[in-house]
Amino acid sequence: MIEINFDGIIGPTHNYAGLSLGNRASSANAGAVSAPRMAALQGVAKMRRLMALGLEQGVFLPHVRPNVGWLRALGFVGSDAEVCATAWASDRGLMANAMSASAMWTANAGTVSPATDTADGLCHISIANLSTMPHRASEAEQTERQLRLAFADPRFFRVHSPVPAAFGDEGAANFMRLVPPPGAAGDTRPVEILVYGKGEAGGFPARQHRVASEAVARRHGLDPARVLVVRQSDEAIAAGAFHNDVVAVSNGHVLFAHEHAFADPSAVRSAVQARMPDAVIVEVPASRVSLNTAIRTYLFNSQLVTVPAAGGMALILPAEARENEDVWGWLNELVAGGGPIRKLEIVDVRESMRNGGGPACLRLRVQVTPEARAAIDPRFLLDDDACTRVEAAIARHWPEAIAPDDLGDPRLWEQCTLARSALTSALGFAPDEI
Ligand code: SUG
Repeated sequence: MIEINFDGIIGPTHNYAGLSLGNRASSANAGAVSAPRMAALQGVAKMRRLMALGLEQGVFLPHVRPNVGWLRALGFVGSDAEVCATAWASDRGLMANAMSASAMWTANAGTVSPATDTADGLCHISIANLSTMPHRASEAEQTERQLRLAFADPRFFRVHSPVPAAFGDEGAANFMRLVPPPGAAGDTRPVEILVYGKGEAGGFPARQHRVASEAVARRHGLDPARVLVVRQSDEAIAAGAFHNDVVAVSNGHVLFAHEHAFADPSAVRSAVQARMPDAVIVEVPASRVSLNTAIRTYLFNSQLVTVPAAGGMALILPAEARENEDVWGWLNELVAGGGPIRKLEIVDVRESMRNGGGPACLRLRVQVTPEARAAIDPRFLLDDDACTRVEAAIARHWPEAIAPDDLGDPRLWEQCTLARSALTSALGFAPDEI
């Protein structure tokens, strides 16, 4: 199986509107001036780093912004510019929602079950409804359109529409998968860990509902004996872990999590070990890295990947993790300890981080066979040339800065529309195809 990471290209409207209650970075930076061009270039630089490690890289595109269709559904009428102008004049918050670039965080685009894990041997993808936050809920429609185009071949893929919005589903950010190491004895089927939250904690909503996680597992035809449905700790949600991938990540046979990530950590440990005795659980104790520090630095929102050439695993960490002594000290001990995680790679995605999106938020993992890979629409797959074309479109068309009042500026709406079409045509899409 080949793992492809599909990153969201950071859109030209990237801004700090503080839209996500429970996401501490989003709230702390509300009203700040963003740097969309720098943000998007940081994102491409991260993709290039992964490609340099020998990993395959794909992209999803920024959504149409301003989201005029969404504003029309809210009753604003007239030309596109009139719709935006009246929305801005009557409710700035609505316009901020319609300008959000949040589709960049593709870990929330959907949940992916590779063909090895499903009853019918197809790779199943469920589009996330993201129903807890209005700016994110509006992503589902365009995400579905893109994923149906990218994964259109029914011989390999089955894309599902979102589960009913009554049950919040935030996609792969709350989904982990363990695969035994090569040569392991016994039952070698993967184990899927579905993490949900309940109600509210510390005034923050739990965004992934148990019913939604279970629905996705059923629709994908996962084997119930290999599925663990695990509750996120209230403490983690209250501290700002609005998605599980802020406090835990998995890759291969390794589960890397904070001591307080789950409501019942010892039950998770024994359930994993019972199903996969070779699994390695790396738990970071709060005595070494507090929950608050883990969330501030996004230690666990790193990409844990298997490096094809070197064989071992690497953690692709945000620069914020290196800047904290507790985190950096602990990580260096981990690597020196000789376990499966052998390499630490630092990336700078500060602009995304300031909205609560670290390296792992920016990517959706899709594991495929070489035949299925060949069936993916190649316009969504990156090589060096495509990276250069994307960078050129960003450098030329992305705004340098967006301040809160700019969200109401017709020149910005026009620039962002133009910027997006420059990007889509640079990747070979026809106007209005996507
Ligand atoms: O949903 N931030 C996103 C960050 C998503 C991170 N994804 C994962 N953890 N996988 C969110 O809270 C902030 C937008 C704003 O405030 O303008 C935002 O939507």
